[in-house]
Amino acid sequence: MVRVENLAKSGIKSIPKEYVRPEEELINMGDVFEQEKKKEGPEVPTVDLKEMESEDEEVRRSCRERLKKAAEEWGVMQLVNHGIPIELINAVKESGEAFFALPVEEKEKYANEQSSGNVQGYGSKLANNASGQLEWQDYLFHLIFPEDKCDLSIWPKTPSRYTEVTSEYARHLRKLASKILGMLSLGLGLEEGRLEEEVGGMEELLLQLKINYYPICPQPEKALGVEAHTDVSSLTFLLHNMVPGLQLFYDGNWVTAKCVPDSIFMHVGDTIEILSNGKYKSILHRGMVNKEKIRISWAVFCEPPKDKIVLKPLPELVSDAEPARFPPRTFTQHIQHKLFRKTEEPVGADQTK
Ligand SMILES: O=C(O)CCC(=O)C(=O)O
Ligand SMILES: [Fe+2]
Repeated sequence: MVRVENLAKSGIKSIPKEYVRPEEELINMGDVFEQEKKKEGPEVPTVDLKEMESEDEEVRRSCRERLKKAAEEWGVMQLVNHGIPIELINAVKESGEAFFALPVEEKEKYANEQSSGNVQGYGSKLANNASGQLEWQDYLFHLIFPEDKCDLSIWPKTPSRYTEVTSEYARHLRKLASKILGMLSLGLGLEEGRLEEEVGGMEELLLQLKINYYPICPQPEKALGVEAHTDVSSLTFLLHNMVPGLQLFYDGNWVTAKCVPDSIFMHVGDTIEILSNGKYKSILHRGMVNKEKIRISWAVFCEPPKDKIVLKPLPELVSDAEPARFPPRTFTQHIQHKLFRKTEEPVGADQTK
């Protein structure tokens, strides 16, 4: 298995052809550091969650309105004052950085085996379409919540704090997910607990951590760290090491996200888009790479159980005027459907994963 980290360290001046993206994908591929500094143009909305704790119902309501608007217009936002201790977030980042700082041979001890369906562990993308396209990244992937479903034996032993801080972060994120799902439910005129229940509740909603490691790339204008896709999750929470790279496809253009200290990025995924009958958006996004700095991001996908729940627009949101925009599918069927569309259509025609 080729590790992108090894490729990057080999001193090559041009990247292997599998990593060169087709021409039609190479739009707005300028220098990501320059793009991040740009002052003009649309910007990912920021939602301050401090006001959710207010005694004043009116203050809480206006906070919910902002979250609702961001979910409707963008489907992605920067959460600030989210209540997760900054020291914990820093510890999570330091642990992930320490794991990826290990030599590749050490990380290989945690390698996954995608061919036998073992997706948890250290990995790199396998080509999933005829053109054999690859992404400029290696990753570490494993379940982090609920605790009783986690296989701690495959979590990194180095650094020694990895398990403790990652578990603690998972518990905090799970609570935050409930809060957000509650606010989004109210925003649809539903009971507060509705979306939470629809995606599996405390027992069944799975939090999957993917640490994306993007090595320095000699030809960043030709490669992508993550190809354009929408997340299949209900919600995705994302941290990064303050190196820019995330782009959102908004209003027909690729918008480079600004790095906001101590914030958490949050995506509304396909699952919530479907349940809300398209009221909340799952936005197309991709990850850029660069020549100067290693980029790392920590994505936590909050996923409904694979086959237990049939995802479809909630009946209260469907009417003659607003018919269901999505057919009923389980999470597995939804993923299959996306993969199938991708192999059927020419590369670049459909850029969702
Ligand atoms: O690295 C990023 O900023 C984006 C990663 C991403 O979109 C994903 O892992 O689904
Ligand atoms: Fe994503």
